[in-house]
Amino acid sequence: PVTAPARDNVFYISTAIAYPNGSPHIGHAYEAISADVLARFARLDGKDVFFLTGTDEHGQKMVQTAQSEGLTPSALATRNANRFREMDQRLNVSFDRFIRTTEEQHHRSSQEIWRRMEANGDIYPDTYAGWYSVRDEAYYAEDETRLNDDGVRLGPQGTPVEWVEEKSYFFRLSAYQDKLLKLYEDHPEFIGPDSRKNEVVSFVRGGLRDLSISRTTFDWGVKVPGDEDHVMYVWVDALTNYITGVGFPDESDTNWRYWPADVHIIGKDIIRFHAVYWPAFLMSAGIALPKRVYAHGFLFNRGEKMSKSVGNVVDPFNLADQYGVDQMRYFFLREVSYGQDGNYNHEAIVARINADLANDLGNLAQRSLSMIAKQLGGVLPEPGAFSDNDKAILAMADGMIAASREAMATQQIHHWLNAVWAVVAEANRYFAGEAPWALAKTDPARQKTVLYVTADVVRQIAILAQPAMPTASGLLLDSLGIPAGERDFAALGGDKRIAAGSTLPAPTPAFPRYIEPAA
Ligand code: ME8
Repeated sequence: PVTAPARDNVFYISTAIAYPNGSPHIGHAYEAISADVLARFARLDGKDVFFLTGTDEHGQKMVQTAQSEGLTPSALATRNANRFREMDQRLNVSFDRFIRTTEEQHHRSSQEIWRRMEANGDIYPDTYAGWYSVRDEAYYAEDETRLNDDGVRLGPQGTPVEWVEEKSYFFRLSAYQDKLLKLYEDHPEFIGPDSRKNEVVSFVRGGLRDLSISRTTFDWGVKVPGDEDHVMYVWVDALTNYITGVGFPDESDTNWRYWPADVHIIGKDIIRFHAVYWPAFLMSAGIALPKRVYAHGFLFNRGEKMSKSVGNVVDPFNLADQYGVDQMRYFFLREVSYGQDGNYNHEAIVARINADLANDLGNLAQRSLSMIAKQLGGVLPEPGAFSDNDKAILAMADGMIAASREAMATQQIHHWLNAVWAVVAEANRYFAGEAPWALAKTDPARQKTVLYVTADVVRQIAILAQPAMPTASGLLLDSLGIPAGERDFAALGGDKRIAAGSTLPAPTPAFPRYIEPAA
């Protein structure tokens, strides 16, 4: 037998690292949940997974917010970084490392990548004079800005820009235009979804100007090696977190085997940093490039952008308390086509919980399992010969894993859940059509076969639903008596079926209905 090289089995996924200038909001929660589902899926599929998340603690935005709150940037960062980590824990986000860019290792890592870019001749001193958005931590060309009705100059994302003039080091980004265009052409999978790729390609085709990569008007950041008057532009150190997270600059760190990342999960507003600046920095430093950058869309509350002034900023902790963690995770993943913008509101969340989860999956599981408990003494029955209907529903369940893998290989999370819930719907039709409750008297052997088939279909659904709903799927697998070692994707596809003859525990409902609290 041929043993694949170890590298083939590793999977490295990251989220963006959030600015801890405030508490996490639902957009942060969404990104964490969606990356988590991809990480959990890969783990259950037998991969050696590394999942990185964390906080981006330097930059002018942190300095300004800290000033306005009467805190040091460091105190502000620590308070909110803790809040982000707590959110991940509350939402069952299974990160392997939570990185903070103020860590000592990260300063060394950023200085090392800087030295390598400098050694490659790509860094030179000059003076920057141009527009800067503190909210975006981004430099913009004049033609990317506009004046609003109040005479305020705004950047392309609608945030105010200010004029900055200071001594600065520059990165020779202009030298990378052709190399980047070649990258996008040779690796069409480098940027997803396609709409974002087109946006990046046309930006790069339009010409790249050298990038200012240091600041001298404040000192909250990573010191530039050999010139302590400068701190690095926050995006230089922020992007570097992805290599620090797996051991850089210590390339003998055992986690360094995870590099290059399989996918960086980010929001659509920061695609330019990840698909233009980051690969250029890495090429310059002679470090392998990530395989893919995938930009998800933005979430809107009843179609409106979240903002403190509108007062519609939703706290992810409150959503989890109100609807349940698994329910909230399922809702966002199923409701929003991954890669596109999405909307959420109370009615839509309740509709998903009650229709997809409580009615469709929960009732199917509960009805079949309680029939086994009440009519068959809680013993999973031995099936007879399978009818055509049995074979058809089993074949559909067995086919889920291939469809799921295909969807998840390109982050089509909603397609994966659609494939699973198509089987849930078909299993309900099968169950209703076979009417096993009526078979107890007329054809007990046939009742056993139908309940066995249903149990195996529900088992496969529950195994595949684990990345989205780890806790509820686990409860369902408990009710089916599935041992811990038989819950990964190797148990799918029909080579293995549920063991007949085992005594099942009393079934616990895993998917309760949402009931409106009394007014
Ligand atoms: O951009 N819906 O940090 P950040 C969905 N520190 N996603 C949203 C969102 C929304 N309404 N609002 C924000 C930064 N996001 C940098 C990243 S990475 C080296 C540095 C996403 O706290 C946003 O797109 O502003 C980004 O991916 C993440 O939340 C963190 O945003």
